[in-house]
Amino acid sequence: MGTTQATTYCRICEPLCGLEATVEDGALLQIRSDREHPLSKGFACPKGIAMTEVQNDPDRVVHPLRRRPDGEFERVTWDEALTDIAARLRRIRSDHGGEAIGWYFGNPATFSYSHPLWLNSFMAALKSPHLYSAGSQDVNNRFAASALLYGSPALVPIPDLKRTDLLLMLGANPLVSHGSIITAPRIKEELAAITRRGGRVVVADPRRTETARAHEHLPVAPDGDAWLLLSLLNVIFAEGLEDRRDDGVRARGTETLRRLAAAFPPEDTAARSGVPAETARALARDLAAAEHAVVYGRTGTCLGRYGTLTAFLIDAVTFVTGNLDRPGGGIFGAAPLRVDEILRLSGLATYGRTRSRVGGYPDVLGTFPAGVMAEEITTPGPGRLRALLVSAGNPLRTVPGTAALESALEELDLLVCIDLYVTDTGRKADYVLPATTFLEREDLPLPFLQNHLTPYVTWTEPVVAPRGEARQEWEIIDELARRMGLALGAVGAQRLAYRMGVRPSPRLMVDLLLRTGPRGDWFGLRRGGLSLRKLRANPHGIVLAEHQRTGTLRRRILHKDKLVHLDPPEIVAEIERLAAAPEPPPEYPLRLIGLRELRSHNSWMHNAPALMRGKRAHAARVHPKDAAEYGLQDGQPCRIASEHGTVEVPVVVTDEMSPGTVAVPHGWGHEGGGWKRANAAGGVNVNVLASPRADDLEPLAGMAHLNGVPVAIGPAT
Ligand SMILES: Nc1nc2c(c(=O)[nH]1)N[C@H]1C(S)=C(S)[C@@H](COP(=O)(O)OP(=O)(O)OC[C@H]3O[C@@H](n4cnc5c(=O)[nH]c(N)nc54)[C@H](O)[C@@H]3O)O[C@H]1N2
Ligand SMILES: Nc1nc2c(c(=O)[nH]1)N[C@H]1C(S)=C(S)[C@@H](COP(=O)(O)OP(=O)(O)OC[C@H]3O[C@@H](n4cnc5c(=O)[nH]c(N)nc54)[C@H](O)[C@@H]3O)O[C@H]1N2
Ligand code: SF4
Ligand SMILES: [Mo]
Repeated sequence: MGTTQATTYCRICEPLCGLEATVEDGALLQIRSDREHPLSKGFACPKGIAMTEVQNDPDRVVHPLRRRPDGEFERVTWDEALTDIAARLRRIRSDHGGEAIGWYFGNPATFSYSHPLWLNSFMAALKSPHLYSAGSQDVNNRFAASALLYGSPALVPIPDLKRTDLLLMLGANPLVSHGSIITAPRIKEELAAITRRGGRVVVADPRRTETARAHEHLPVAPDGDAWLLLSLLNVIFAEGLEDRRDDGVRARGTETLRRLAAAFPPEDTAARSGVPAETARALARDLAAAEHAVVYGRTGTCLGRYGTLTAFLIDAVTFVTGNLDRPGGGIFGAAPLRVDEILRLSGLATYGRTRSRVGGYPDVLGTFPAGVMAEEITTPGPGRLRALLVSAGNPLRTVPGTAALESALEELDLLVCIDLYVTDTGRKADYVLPATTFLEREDLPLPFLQNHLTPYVTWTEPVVAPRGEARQEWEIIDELARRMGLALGAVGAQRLAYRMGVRPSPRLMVDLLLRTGPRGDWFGLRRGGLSLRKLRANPHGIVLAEHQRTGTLRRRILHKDKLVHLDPPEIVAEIERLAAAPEPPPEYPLRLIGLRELRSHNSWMHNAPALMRGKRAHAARVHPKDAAEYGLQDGQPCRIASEHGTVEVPVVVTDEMSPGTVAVPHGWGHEGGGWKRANAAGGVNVNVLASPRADDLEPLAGMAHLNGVPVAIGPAT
C-alpha cells in the first residue's frame, strides 16, 4: 500500500488546527501540523501531535467488550453485544417506558457532526428526558444567558480579537486552553496583536496564569466575577458613561439593570470580587471610553455559584458600552449552514422547555445537569433512570460528586460506554463498545462554524480505516435503533426518510444543508456556491470572509420584540440571591479552583507517552503565605478537604496563586479498566471534593460548582 499523506483537522479542542497525517500500509505513522491551513498556518500543539499515540495505543478498545461477573472484560461480537443491549433496552422500555433510558455524552461528541445528531434522534424517539452532557460542567450557563438575553441559546457572542482595543477576559487561559467558545487558531498571536497595536488585554483570574503573565493580570477572588461586573455597570451608569448611539441593536430593561447595579458600588463589592474599588472604577471608565472593547468569560466564570448571572453580566457590560454586535466587540458569527435555524426547527434550541424530575432544573439545549444523574438513578418513582449509555465521556472523573455517582451507577440495570478506552467510567459498564477516533471518521465542524473568528469552513474524510472493529457512533446508534424498532429523526426530513424506509447518512444530510445554506450552490443555481464536493476539493478548508458580519443581531434575536432583554426576572432573582450570599463556612477557609495543563486534555490523554514524559505528576498549587500558615512544604503531599471529600496530593508552592486559593487540575487519579499508563500516572480525582447533591447546582443552568469550592488544607497525614 505504501506511504500516503492526508490533510485533516484536529478535533481535540476548539481551534481545530490543520493536520497532515502520514499513513503507511493503512496505519497512521505520524501527525504534523498543516502549513497550508489558512488559519492555523502550521501550528499544532503537543496534544494534536500525540493523537498518533492514541490512535495506535495498544490499550485502545478495538472490539466490543462485555463485563463478566468477575469484573474482567471479554471480547464479544458486535452482533452479540447489540442483540443483548437492544433486548435489555426493549425490556426496560416496555416495563418502565422510554423515559427510563438515559444518555450522557461527553466533550469529544461535540467535535463530531454526526454523533450528536444521531443520539438526539435516538433520545427523541424514546421520548426520554434523561439526556446529560459535559455541558453542565462547562458552558450551559452561557447558553442559558443567551436564551434570556436574546431568546435563543444558540446566539453566543465571540470576542472580535482582530479589531478590539480592550479585551477584559475573565476566567479563561487561552495560552493553555487555546480558546473556547471561540475558534481562533494561533489565538496567542491574536492576543499579542491587540497589545502590539496599542490595545490592552486584562486577564481577571485568581491565578497569574500563562495568559495573565503575557498580558495585564487582574487578580480576582474565586466566584467574585458577578460582583465585579455589577460594580462595573454601577460605575458606567452612575457616571453616565453608557453608549448613547442609537444605530445599533436595542434593549429593554436598562432602567431595571441600572437600579439593580446601583446597589453594587465598587467600594462595597471589593471584598467579594477581590478587586480594589479604584481598579474597578478605572476599568469601567476604560471599557466605556475604548473605541472597541469587549468582555469575554470562560470556564472560570461558568463553574461557580452564579454562572448564568455572570455570563449575562458579561454581555450586559459589552452592550451598555456600545460594543455588542459591533466590530471589535462581542460579535455573532454565522455558519454557512443554517445552524441556528436547524436547531430551532428541530426543536433542539430550547431552554427551560422542560424541568428535571430531580431538582427541577430547566433543560439547556434539551439536556439536564449531569449533577442530577446520580439522584435520578437512586430516586424511585415514575421516570426513574434505569439504563444509561455514555458516549465520549468519563463522568466518573468529570462530574461533581464522584463517590455518589459511582455508587448510583451500580444500581443501573444497564450501563453501556462507547469510547476509545475502558475508562474509569467504562470499568463499571456492562458493555464497552469501540468508537472510531476522529482520524477514522469524516467530519464537518458543525457547532463551531459560527464561533470562528475568521469565517471558515472545512470538511475532512477519514485519514485511516477504523482499527479492529471500531465503529462511528451514528452507525452504532442506527443499528441499536433498528434492533429496538425505533424510527430515528431529530430533524423532520430525517424522520420522514426513516418512515419511508430510507436511512439517510449524515453525509447526505450535510450536503443538502450546505447546498441550501446561505452560501450554498443551490444545486448549480449559484455558481461557486458551497457543496460537499466543493469542500472536498479544498482539503485545507475555505476562508469565507475576513471578518464575521456585525449588525445582524436584531434580525437574529428570537424575542418577539427584537430587543435584548436586560431585565429577565430570573436574573433579577439571581442578583437578589447574590446580594444575600452567605459568607463561606469558616471551617473551610480556602477556595479550590481548576487548572488546565498543556499536555492534559480533561481526563483522556494521560495514556499517551509523549504527553507524560518528564515525570509529569499531579499537584496542587498554593501561595507561599498559605503554605507557611498551614504547614506545607513544596513537593510534600498535602491534604485537601471539603465538606464532601478529601484528597492527598503533592503541593507546588508558588506566588502565581492568589492567597487563599488552591488550584488542582481535574481529570487525574485514574483507575480505568484499560489505560495502564494513565492509571500508573497517579494523582487524585479532584471531583470527589465537589458537591454530589442535586440541589446544590446553579439554579438557572444546573452548573456544577467546581470553581471556588470551600476547602481546608494541611500536611498529609
Ligand atoms: N473539576 C473540574 N471538572 C471538570 C472541569 C473543570 O474545569 N474542573 N471541566 C469540565 C469540562 S469543561 C469538560 S468539557 C468536561 C469533560 O468531561 P467528559 O467529556 O465527561 O470527559 P473527557 O475527559 O473529556 O472524556 C472524553 C472521553 O471520550 C473518549 N473519546 C475521545 N474521542 C472520542 C470519540 O471520537 N468518540 C468516542 N466515543 N469517545 C471518544 C475519551 O477516551 C474519553 O474517555 O470535564 C468537566 N469537568
Ligand atoms: N491543554 C488543554 N486545553 C484544553 C483543555 C484541556 O483540558 N487541556 N480543555 C478544553 C475544554 S473542554 C475547555 S471547556 C476549554 C476551557 O478553556 P478555558 O476556560 O480558557 O480554560 P481554563 O484553563 O480552564 O481557564 C479557566 C481559568 O479560570 C480561572 N478561574 C477559576 N475560578 C475563577 C473565578 O471564579 N473567576 C475567574 N475570573 N477566574 C477563575 C482559572 O484559574 C483558569 O485560569 O479548554 C479546552 N482546551
Ligand atoms: S490546539 Fe492542539 S489539541 Fe487543540 S486543536 Fe490545535 S492541535 Fe488539536
Ligand atoms: Mo469543556
